[in-house]
Amino acid sequence: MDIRMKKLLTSIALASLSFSAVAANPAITDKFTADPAPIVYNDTVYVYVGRDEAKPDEGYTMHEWLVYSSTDMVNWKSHGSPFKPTDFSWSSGSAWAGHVIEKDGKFYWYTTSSHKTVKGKAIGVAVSDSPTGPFKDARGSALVTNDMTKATDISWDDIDPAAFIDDDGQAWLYWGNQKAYYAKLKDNMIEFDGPIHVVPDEQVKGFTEAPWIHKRGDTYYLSYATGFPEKTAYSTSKSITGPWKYQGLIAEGAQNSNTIHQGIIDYKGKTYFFYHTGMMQHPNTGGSFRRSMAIDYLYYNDDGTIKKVIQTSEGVKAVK
Ligand code: FUB
Repeated sequence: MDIRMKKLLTSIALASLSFSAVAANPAITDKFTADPAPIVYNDTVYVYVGRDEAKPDEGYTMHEWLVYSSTDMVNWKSHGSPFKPTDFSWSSGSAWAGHVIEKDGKFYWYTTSSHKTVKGKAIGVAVSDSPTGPFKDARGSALVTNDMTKATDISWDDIDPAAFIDDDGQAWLYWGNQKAYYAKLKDNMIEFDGPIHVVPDEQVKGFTEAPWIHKRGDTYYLSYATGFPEKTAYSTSKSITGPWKYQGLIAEGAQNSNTIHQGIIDYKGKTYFFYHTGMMQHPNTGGSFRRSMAIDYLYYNDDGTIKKVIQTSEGVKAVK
């Protein structure tokens, strides 16, 4: 083989090796990807995002949700858009934040969008037999509409659902903007089993939106976006229903984005903090309405409190 050809093949091999071994933030660059909600299923990470489509200086323009998967936290495979708000007959659009959770082999996708007849944002549920869809409306109506929650007068307090299944099998849904709401889900995952509760303000100090529940040992963590521009804060509890103790900040604001919207998972022995920034430069300039998913490590102190996440442009390393 010609020496120049050998050199070329070696450099291509090296380039593809380094591409697959090390990530960079933003972690997904084929489209703008906001509000990442990761889950682990069958040793694979699936992440559900809303696609930002705004032109520079336009407000939120989001017509579809997207799914990506990875088995090494670095290389993300696109599964396209298996569901969009207008697949709900009652929705007028706006693919705001959602969260998928698996129960008994079915995948329930709690989503935020706008309601056609009840003014304001609403939460719907789509269901599938596969984490990558196809999904269909599980109810034929919204699970939460703005007239069901009265703790604030705003029409966008019913956003950002985050589902959690406790060790006893009981499922719960948290959501909110300005007020953090939660309710118990029935076994069918598509109806509430009891009233909607409000987390007292002092237990989620400075709550803006984007609640996320995870559990480590016997401690429940309720992380959320605080202030505006947003940072990420968290509270802890010994029960999924609280009372919650405010613990401070996990993350400072995201670069070049007013929102940060975190999701936290454990995968192959490490804890990961998913969030979005406005840092994608190609093919277009990022910003608050043109956001991109980023991933960094999250570490705990010995007493179970969370260390401040260091937001990096390098991202995380590939895992096997
Ligand atoms: O993406 C639209 C909204 O922006 C989300 O619902 C909020 O969490 C914020 O990220």
